[in-house]
Amino acid sequence: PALAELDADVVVCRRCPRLVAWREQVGRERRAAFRDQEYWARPVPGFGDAHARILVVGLAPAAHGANRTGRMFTGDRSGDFLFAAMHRVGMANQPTSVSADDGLRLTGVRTTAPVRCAPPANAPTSDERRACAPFLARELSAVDPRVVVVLGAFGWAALLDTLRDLGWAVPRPAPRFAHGGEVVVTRGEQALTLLGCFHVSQQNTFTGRLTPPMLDAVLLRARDLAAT
Ligand code: DU
Ligand code: SF4
Repeated sequence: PALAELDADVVVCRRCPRLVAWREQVGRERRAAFRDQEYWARPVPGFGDAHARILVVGLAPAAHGANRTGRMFTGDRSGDFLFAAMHRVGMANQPTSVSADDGLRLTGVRTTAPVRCAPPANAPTSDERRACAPFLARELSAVDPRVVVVLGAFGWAALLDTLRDLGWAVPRPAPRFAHGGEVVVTRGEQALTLLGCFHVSQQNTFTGRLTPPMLDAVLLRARDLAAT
């Protein structure tokens, strides 16, 4: 129920004028290859297991990916790379992710983003990040994961701020993002491990900065940590 309410609030949000304009403009203009498709062109909810022990936090929907399909990480190269890895390690029932009704199911893991609307140049402003943070806070509270895999420095900064807002003891100065970096934060008796991982964008995957074995290793580490 908490997640259903969250998703219902997310998909109608119009808080950020620049992003509302951009997501809708992209949905009108479309990419040639997708000319005949109706774009989602709205904020994108989290996707996957509602009781996931592992939450994967990215950056924001891609203009012609999740902003087109309406499902997080679905319909672009980032998602192809991520869901293929999830399938290799047994977290996804299929290696491909093409549309919201393709039958993909995640087990023990959920994907989300700190900014829910596609931003120009994949670059949300800090005001937009702050505006969207309450949704990430609600998702963290509803899912209550043991481990968060954070894809890239933007998500890392957004997550740390949001965890502070939720009363988690985040060290100051804030721990820096690093691929393979691990940070444990606590809130009373609770502990949550943050795992840094380079983002699955083409900038990293085409250049070999992030390889399939590197991502598999992070996911397997997350699963080990989540099991304890
Ligand atoms: O209606 P539902 O079975 O709760 O699934 C909603 C949505 O989330 C659907 O696209 C499947 C996906 N999902 C999943 O990936 N893993 C789960 O454990 C449960 C649902
Ligand atoms: Fe709303 Fe977040 Fe989209 Fe801004 S980015 S309009 S806060 S859903």
